[in-house]
Amino acid sequence: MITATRSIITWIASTWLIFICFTARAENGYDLWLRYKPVTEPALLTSYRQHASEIFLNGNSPAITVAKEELSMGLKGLLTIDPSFVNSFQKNGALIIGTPASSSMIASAGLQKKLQQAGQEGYIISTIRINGKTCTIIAANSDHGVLYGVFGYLRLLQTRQPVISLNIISAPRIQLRMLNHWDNLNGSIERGYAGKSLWNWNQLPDTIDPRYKDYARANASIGINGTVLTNVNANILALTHPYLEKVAALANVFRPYGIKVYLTAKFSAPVELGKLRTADPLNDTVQQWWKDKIKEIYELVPDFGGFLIKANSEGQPGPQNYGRTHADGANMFADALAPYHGIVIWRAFVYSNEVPDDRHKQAYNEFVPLDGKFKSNVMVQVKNGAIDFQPREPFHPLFGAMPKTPLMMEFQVTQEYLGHSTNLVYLAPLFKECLESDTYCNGKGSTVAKVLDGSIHPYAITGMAGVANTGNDTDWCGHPFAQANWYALGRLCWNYSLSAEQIADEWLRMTYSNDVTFIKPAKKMMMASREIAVSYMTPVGLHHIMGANAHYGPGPWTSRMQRADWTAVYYHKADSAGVGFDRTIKGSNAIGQYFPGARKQWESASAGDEKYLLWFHHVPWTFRMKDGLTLWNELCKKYYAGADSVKWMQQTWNSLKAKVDPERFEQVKKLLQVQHDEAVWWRNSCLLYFQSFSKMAIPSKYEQPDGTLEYYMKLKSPPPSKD
Ligand code: BDP
Repeated sequence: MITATRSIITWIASTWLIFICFTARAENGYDLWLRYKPVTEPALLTSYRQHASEIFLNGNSPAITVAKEELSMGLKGLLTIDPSFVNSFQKNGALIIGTPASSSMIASAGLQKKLQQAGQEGYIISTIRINGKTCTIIAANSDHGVLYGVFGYLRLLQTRQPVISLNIISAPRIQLRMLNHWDNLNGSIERGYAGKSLWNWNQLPDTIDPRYKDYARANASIGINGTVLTNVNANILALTHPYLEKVAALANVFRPYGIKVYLTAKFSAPVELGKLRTADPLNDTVQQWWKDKIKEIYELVPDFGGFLIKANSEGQPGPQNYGRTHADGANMFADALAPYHGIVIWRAFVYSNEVPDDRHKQAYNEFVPLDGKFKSNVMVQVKNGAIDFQPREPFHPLFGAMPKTPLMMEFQVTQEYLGHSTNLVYLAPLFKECLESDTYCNGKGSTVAKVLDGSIHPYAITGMAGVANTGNDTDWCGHPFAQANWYALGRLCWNYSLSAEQIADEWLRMTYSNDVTFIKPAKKMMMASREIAVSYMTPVGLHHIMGANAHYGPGPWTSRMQRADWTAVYYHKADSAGVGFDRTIKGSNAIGQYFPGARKQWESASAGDEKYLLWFHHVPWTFRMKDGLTLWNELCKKYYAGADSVKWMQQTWNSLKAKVDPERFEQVKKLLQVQHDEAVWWRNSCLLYFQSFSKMAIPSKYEQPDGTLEYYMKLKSPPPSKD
């Protein structure tokens, strides 16, 4: 009898186990950092459960409705409880959520001062006593603030923070926190490496992919409040009525999450779409055409954000086609959008092959004279560096140089120049390096971040954007670790003071595990990854030496293209005398566009910051570096160290096998192997190429390249690895 019972129990247990194994969802990355897996630490679980014993959350606005939904989902997952929403709380440990308008308890809790600091979108999370009971308050001034607060609270649980005595005030430092999608209407994505566009234009507006909502959740969880749906190389079709209806359908999904939609506008639309003879921004009929178009948009999307415009850049039409300035062009849109409180984001990414000046200088030269000429609802969006999203660039000299024009940051989250979706490169260190750079525009301490948030020049609007790395791949970003870059962008838009390390820590905990023996090494790998990529791609200030067109792999030999400023030789200027772009006063004097304090760090080749040596100087191959090596030997050292460090990343990852789910472990493992092959490809190609000028040997202590330069010049992908 006992044996029979035992075998029945064994049978039930094993069937149950099989059931669990089959029903447990494979870790495919879809859930991003919103995984809400059960808390397994007993003491924390008890405490979390106690502190969420009842939930008091009034209201039924769209934002509150999704906040409730998220909270339920989060608590069900994390605490394995069915959260109890109540109308009046009874128990110790209640969660009281809302605004002073929606909750009299919040209104009378003496939180005015803190709420003032939280502003329109921020939130507070505070432990207080009400009616003799300990409660956690999540309060905000707006329903969207409440939603952000809910995500903030869930993050505390996801990252295993204590919740017994909270006193958090969190307010965004930047008003417009945006993603720019370079998505085409045919589903392709310019510089996208994670599948097709998320927007299924063919099926919209009738079919609403559930993924749109998950996209909105992910963005709201990190504070993103704007999304530009279309490519900066714009298609006029997007402005036609059927497409605007599709845009409206997306806007309806995003609205509860506090996300406004924006579109790109092609400057020539009045001609191409409106059949006018001109698109001259000073022409009355053209102005009226845009006013009518904008009216049509607002009828469909009442909270439409505005336009992002690439004009007179890389062949795109613009006001200069009609002898007008960028300000004339931007102001035309600004006037038409103003009645609806829409804004124009005008890109400063302009350079022309016909202008016989260093590309580095051109945006500054064009835009600085226009400072003060833009209408108040225009922002000028500036890439982090003056060339183009390179693995390392000095900050753009426009930051700090336009006191009367709100400048918006444009980072690139998609890894156009950083190994697409095969390289693990955590970008928060790159973003932070730029944000913390000192422009000296108003004396020491005038960082790029302070320019952006309007604390140096009183900008009426502030903004930061990232070119998205999302696509319809199941895991959204192509590489499991690329999700961290989307996450980091949002977190830094919200609070640029967070450290790259803090963000990595949060992301790893939420995306993988709270096991510190996993987090520590994984974080170390993430933190080192950007510098490692710089070392095997573009060390010591080299830049723009990637393969032509696709911008994948090495291509320092690229010399014949449609435009000289798209080649690699334009930038590295290698010859028998040395290498590097002389941007000092003896050369192009791009350095002269920086304020003296900033300039100082780069002015001297021998005393300056070596990270930018070849960005600003052309120096001999025998130039002495601070570590005593010749420049040539330093390049060898960096390229070899870069490639070797990818090996170290592989070892680190392999050591974490037992701590990661098998799906994502294998995927990252394979990708790291590809990354290593690519790093060796970069190293050998670049060193063999530069050696053809330096005529110096690669020190014998290094494993020598296994092919000739000619062999490497023909490759389109990394040669198969030997190990
Ligand atoms: C470059 C990209 C190109 C973009 C352009 C831009 O290679 O595809 O259209 O920037 O930002 O980085 O407009």
